[in-house]
Amino acid sequence: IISTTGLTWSGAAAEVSHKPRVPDSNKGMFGHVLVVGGAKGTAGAAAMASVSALRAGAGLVTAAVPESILPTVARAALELMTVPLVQGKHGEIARVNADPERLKFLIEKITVLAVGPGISQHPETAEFVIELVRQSRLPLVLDADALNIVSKNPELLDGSQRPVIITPHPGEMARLIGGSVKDVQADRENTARNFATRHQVTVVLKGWRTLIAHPNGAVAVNTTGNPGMAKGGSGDILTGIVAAMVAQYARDPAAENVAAAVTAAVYLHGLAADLAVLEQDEHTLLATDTVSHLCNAFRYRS
Ligand code: NPW
Ligand code: AMP
Ligand code: MG
Repeated sequence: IISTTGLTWSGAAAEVSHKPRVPDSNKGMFGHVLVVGGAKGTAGAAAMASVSALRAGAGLVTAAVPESILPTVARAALELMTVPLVQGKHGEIARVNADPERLKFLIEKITVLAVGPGISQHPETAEFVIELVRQSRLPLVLDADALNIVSKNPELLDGSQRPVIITPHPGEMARLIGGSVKDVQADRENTARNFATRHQVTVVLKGWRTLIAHPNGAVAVNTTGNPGMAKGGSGDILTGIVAAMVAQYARDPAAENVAAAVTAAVYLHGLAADLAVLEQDEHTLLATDTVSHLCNAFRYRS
């Protein structure tokens, strides 16, 4: 599998991660990521996505989560800002959050939206996500349950004049194409490419040797990462890193900027895990250990 974008993985990462910030940098230059995530029982997914967006360099990160889990999410990092969302009976994000005034307040001053980690598949939440996607024009990272919502409403992806990056694992990809995990894994390259070109989105098909399929049909295979990452939380962390890289390096959303930001994010996530596993072990590695090693991944020169 070859990259026809002209980007190599380490090249894309080097281009963005080794570039020093200008001395008079301010946080406004590095974007404001809004993570919409969480439900009762999955506060961790929203927290991990948010903290990794901070660690990956976003200027500001706000987590919008159901009100009952907000204290837990806020405790994950003092640097995080939070917005409480009205929740339904089961601790899920309620439909009412999509009221025009609330939605306007939620997304004003945001650079990139990251939607999905731990949000559940509750129908009320699905209605909220559908409105959020329809009413916003911001670059969008969709993961986890947001992808399950897209599977049932595929038209959501079409015709949006902004970068859309989806980060399915094979189970989520199978739901997106209405097939089985076996179908996806039998031809990962074409599965990812066909979806990317058809819907004009960037597909990050996760797993051993994660693929990135670009809207122009180019596909690249990542060489970092290890089986220690096959543990809850890894994908939630990738979502935060992708959103932060897009917020910093694709402010001009030209296709090549989006490609470089996403490529670097996937590469650095796997590299951080490869460095973390040297201190841990494939059994004991936690997804959050990867976040602790992101600094070494950013500094790494191949
Ligand atoms: P199988 O079993 O092989 O048929 P789901 P989830 C498949 C949140 N989390 N290769 C596999 O299918 C997430 O953000 C919260 C092959 C597997 O059983 C989501 O919102 C956490 N198959 C929500 O939970 C930490 C693969 O997909 C199925 C595959 C549900 O997310 C955990 C599972 O997929 C979690 O991140 C592969 N490489 N990878 C927290 N601390 O708050 C996956 N599959 O049913 O979409 O469930 O991914 O656990
Ligand atoms: P998720 O299933 O959403 O938590 O995402 C899992 C994350 O861990 C993705 O970034 C995968 O690429 C990564 N991952 C899972 N298993 C492996 C593996 N065997 N080798 C490399 N990366 C993996
Ligand atoms: Mg996941």
